[in-house]
Amino acid sequence: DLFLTLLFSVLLCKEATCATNQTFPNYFKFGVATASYQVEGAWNEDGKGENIWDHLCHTNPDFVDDRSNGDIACDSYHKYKDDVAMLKDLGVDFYRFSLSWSRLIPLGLAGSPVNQAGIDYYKNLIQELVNNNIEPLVTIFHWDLPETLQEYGGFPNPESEEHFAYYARVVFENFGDSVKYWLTFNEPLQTCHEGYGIGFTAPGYKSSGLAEYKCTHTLIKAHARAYHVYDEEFRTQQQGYVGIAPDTYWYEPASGSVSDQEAAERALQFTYGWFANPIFNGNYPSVMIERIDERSKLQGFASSRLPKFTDEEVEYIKGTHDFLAINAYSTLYVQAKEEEVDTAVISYDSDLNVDTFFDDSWEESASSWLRVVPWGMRKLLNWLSKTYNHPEIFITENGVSDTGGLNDDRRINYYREYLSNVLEAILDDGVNVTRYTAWSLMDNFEWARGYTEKYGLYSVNFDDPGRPRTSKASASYYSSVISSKCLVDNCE
Ligand code: PSG
Repeated sequence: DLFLTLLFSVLLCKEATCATNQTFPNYFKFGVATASYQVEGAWNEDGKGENIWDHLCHTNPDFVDDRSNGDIACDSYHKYKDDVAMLKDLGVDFYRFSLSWSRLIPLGLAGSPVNQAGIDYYKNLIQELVNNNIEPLVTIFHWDLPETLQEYGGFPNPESEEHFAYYARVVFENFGDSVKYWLTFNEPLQTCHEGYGIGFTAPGYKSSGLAEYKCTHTLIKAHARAYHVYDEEFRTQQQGYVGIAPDTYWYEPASGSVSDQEAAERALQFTYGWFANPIFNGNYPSVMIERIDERSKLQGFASSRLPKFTDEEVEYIKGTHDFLAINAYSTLYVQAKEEEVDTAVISYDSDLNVDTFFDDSWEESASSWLRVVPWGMRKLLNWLSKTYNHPEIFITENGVSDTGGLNDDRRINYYREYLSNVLEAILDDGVNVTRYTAWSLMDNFEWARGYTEKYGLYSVNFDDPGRPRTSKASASYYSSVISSKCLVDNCE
């Protein structure tokens, strides 16, 4: 009996076809992501230079909840073949990982020596991916700035454009034969606003509505420089694609009132538009320019706290994208605040001037900033498509945290619901999404939260020096979605 039932279900599964409205298009690609500091470890091996996360964790361990650091992390520097074996098991089309700037150029400075051992590490990883038919999608900068560059002021210093251009040239030159998809910056909002505005991420500086605008100004120019370097020196030969991955919440107006609707749109422009508008349309969103100009004036500044792009810069930056990328996890309700120009508290947040909140009914995760709101993904994709003139869209991060365990049903549910909304955006709304990237391949160093929040499809035992990895239930769920390109598992 049991045998017959099994036989029957195997046959049925084989025969079963996926409903059209549950099937991802043939061209659609699935991947997973990690980032260098969060997984590599080997923080001081083979000539790697110190970066701002090494420095912060070593000099101020209390910055991280569990006083941990990325000294060893998942030890991917030594275990990259295990990582690729996991990717192979999952069946992903591509792997998004990032390069450690100070592993490749220990001082980070333009013209300073390149570390051959670092080049070799990434060449080996890329070769292992290619051998296994997995496409590399490479983030050039995912937050681990060389410490030396921070001593020179980091991204708020305009000279960092030059250093980044040098770095980008080194990576295109060395890896561009095999790597065809590039992201210059991961979540520049977090780098500039959290790193230099509110101090939640390295280098952990707090400032009053100035440094973060300077940071962004240089970072956007550095992105454009890297894009032009690729265009002028590599594109003809390498035939690849370059973009940037800003992040945002979906901001839902708390009511139908005009002021709440304007507040929600303003929040999108101050987060995603801050980067995407210069790169797609040539300049900062007009709502940012107007508000910050006016408020700076009222606050007594001689010129706006938001730096200006010259006309030449506008032209240089405009169009420096081959696709649009988005990191998205959650949604916030937005309410307009009463307008007041505070001269005591001058900040990005008061320039934006909105109240945001979660609905109590939205399912929580292990991260205080992340609630499960699948419909927000569909709305966000529609907004991006409309606002940036129907570009090709890559979802470069999406995922959810818990506190651990292999039977991660809530993660399965998150992926099922978010993917279902991605599918509706594609099939029902005509949004051109072509890639989806789950964050993350495995549990890793979750920045200021240390190892307390888990995002992985694979669990890593951080108490074991061998850093063994074990697949979670979500890994088999995701791999079945990938192999069937179907959201409903007929054999469940
Ligand atoms: C992303 C979005 C927010 C906060 C933090 C991130 N948000 O909307 O408030 S960090 C982002 C990052 C990656 C992290 C992952 C999970 O790129 O390195 O590990 O998401 O936090």
